[in-house]
Amino acid sequence: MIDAAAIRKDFPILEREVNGKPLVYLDSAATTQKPNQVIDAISEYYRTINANVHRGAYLLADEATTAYESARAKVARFVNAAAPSEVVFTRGTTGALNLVAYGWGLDRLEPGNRILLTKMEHHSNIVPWQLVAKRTGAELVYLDIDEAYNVDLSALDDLVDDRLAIVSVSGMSNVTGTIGPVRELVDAAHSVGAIAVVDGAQAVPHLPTDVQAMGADFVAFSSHKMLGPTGIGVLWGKRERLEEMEPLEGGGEMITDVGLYDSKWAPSPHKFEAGTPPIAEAVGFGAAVDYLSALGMEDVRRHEIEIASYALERLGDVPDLRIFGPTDVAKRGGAISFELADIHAHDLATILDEEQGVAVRAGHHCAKPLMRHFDVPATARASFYVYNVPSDVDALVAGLLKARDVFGLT
Ligand code: C6P
Repeated sequence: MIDAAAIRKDFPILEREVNGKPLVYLDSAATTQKPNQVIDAISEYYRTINANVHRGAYLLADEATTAYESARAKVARFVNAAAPSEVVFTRGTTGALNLVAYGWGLDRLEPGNRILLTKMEHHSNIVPWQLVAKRTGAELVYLDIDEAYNVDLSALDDLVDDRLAIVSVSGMSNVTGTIGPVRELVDAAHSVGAIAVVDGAQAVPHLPTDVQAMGADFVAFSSHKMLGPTGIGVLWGKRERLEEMEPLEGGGEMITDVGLYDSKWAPSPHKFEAGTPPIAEAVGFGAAVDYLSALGMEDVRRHEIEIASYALERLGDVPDLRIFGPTDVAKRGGAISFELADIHAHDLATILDEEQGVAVRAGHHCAKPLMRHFDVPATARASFYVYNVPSDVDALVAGLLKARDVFGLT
């Protein structure tokens, strides 16, 4: 089992105080904190190696290239990719999903084709498809969310026919914590020759991931939600899919030859990585993956189940609290969205911060269609990771009870 109390020592920021209280960081779904191992790897890279990759004929440049490519190999192993070349470094999940939408979708979608999404998707897994649908004449269709906050698959059979070209689903909702029905949707897509895309922004950091077993064509995720730095993420793609896809950006590093009127692309993943890539960020990402691998993703998941169970139980003691998400921890991750009576989510977050030093997110969480489905403008959201301990939950609950006092709720 993970010893979260011991792990906390690796995260210098957790020693901070905010508003005169020890920081209680409950916003890991937005971005996780970074351990010394990641911070040191980045600083060591800048102190001892810093050079551009894939270009120089000198030692530092070789070392930089090795550091960058070995980070790719670590990430590939972490998600059990068939080869490092299936890992394309992007700016993050958003960049990765846009790359599939434009790089794969724009050339292939036709009027009448359908893109199937769910109503629990993050804007990053909606808006790129809207943009590409507008340009190609394709149509968006959605699976609903049921009473238990799971994706409702009852309409699936009616939506799966030869019009279906792309299915794209979140592996785990950043709002409700719901684990998406990835297997069912991948199989449904493939049954009619459509491709399956998984938004793994929340799933990959929180669940053991085997992209080959998952069976999807593409999986997108971000380093900064799994202990790594911002500015880098991944589009994992099956080799055949990446080979048939056109690059979106042209520039240095992504070609084997350039003539005046035409060029030849480098093989994947380099054809998708035009220009100087985020090298130090890749090194930090590699260190984050090492850290998580040493903890073991099965144990990361076990810890999440434990802390989410405790949180759901303790939040049950707060009168007038409505939780938007599955109660069964086997079906969810550690993001818990809630509202407290009619207190606005932003007011709630401010009180939690000022009174208890508790950092939670408040707002629509970049999931406006889901907010509309719940008929609320916003929710507050607490989310957990490997460094959270039960006393963090206790501070949250104390802050919520305090908010009830402040608003005169009896
Ligand atoms: N969700 C949250 O607070 P980027 O920003 O590209 O790293 O990830 C986008 C993204 C895509 N899909 C899901 C399911 C996500 O949760 C996110 C990021 C953050 O919930 C910021 S809005």
